[in-house]
Amino acid sequence: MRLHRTEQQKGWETGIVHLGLGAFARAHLALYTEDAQDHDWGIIGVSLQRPDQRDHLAPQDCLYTALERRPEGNRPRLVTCLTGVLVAPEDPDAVLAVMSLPATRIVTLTITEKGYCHDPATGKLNWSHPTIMHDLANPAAPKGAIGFIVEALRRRQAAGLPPFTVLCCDNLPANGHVVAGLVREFAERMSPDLASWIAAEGQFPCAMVDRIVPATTEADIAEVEKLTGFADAAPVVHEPFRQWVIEDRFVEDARPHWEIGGAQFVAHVEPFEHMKLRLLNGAHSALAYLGYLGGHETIADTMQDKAYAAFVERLWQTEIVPVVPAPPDTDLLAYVAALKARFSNPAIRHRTWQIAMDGSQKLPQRLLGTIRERLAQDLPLPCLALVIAGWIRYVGGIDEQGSLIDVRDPLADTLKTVQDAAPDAAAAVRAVIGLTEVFGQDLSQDSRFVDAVVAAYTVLQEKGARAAVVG
Ligand code: CS2
Repeated sequence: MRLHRTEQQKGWETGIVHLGLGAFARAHLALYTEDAQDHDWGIIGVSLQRPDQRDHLAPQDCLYTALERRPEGNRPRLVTCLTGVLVAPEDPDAVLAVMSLPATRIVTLTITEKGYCHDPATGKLNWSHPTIMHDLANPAAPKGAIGFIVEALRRRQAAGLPPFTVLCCDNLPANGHVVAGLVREFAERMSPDLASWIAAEGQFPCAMVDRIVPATTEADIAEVEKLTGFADAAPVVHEPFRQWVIEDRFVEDARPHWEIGGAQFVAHVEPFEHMKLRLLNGAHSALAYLGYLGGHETIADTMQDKAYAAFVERLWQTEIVPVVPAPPDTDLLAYVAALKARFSNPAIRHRTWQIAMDGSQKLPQRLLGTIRERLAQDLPLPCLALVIAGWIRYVGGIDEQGSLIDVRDPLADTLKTVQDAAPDAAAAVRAVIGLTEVFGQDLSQDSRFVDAVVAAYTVLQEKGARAAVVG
């Protein structure tokens, strides 16, 4: 049986436009919004690239199942707050039109790190990015999130409406400030008056988001049908844990009561964000590269392997925790213990390959910040160096059995070419670390760091990842 809205489920009005409708937003933002149960705050989702979410969701009235997976069993929940799905490339004007409606008060974003078209080492807009170049030349038919936001804000200013709040839900450090900066840079090129209006009236709160949401599989779809009796073409699966820490700065204070679902509103998100990006995402990436190389398909499988579980424990306890300040009322050791349980949840099959994607965009905020802290204090970093070596080996494109790795990264070609051109392994490592758009001038020239990664890479090459993590 197909999902269909009942009269009662039809009551949602659109208050939020979400750019980058993927599984994460549908298992996080949407569930907090569902819990708030304020029907003025329905969400219209926008896919910036592919039509598949719309194709799956539209025939089922944009209803879908969120399946919570716990070790002891699964729990389905029907999500009703999605009011529609637009596919931006098919009709960019329809997206701009809904972003310009008076009722639209918040634009949320999960477009992944690379969607910001910025330079991850500096946080500045990449003016030579094809999407940015396109959107500057065609402001009324943009392709990228920054182009959509700036043009919609221009229309709102022209119509005498207040701006919407822009709420970034991606794993970037100081994400609100980064997006505000990118929007300002782009708007200044379009019109200085618009840029000043946005600076004066706009709000870009920072937020830390957390929930593990692996890509939905055919097996998940079959299981949801078995559990609910409905043929849902687009369920999402997620772990029980969720967290959302948001700076309470919204235009005219217009926002849903997400605190009903447990969101925390705070004055400063930074300590929460550092903790999460460095302890959760840093360890996730570590397990993804080294686990993949060691032949593990998922994070839970990797954690089952005692050598890896011990490695990640060492990484947390000896290298990351000592240089991460604890947020207010937070016990970092308890946080790490919870991470261990979350990563080990056998019901969540989160592929190492999925997390390994886009490393060039993820490493700076997940691992390089910690590395900088340790170098500043002249502290050793053997585990972190091994993780960076693991990433370099991974993006080299050949696994330990000599098979090709399907490397997905906006810099994939560069990462392979510079390695292939190097005369030996040490030179290959140096060439990759020389990419300042990832490592910054400082790290690419720090011999303590470079030497540690070269040494770790050699061990990795000689012994393989599984033996290397044993130390
Ligand atoms: C993961 C994140 O895919 C990845 O890179 O590390 O999506 C992670 O699962 C979430 O940030 C958890 O909140």
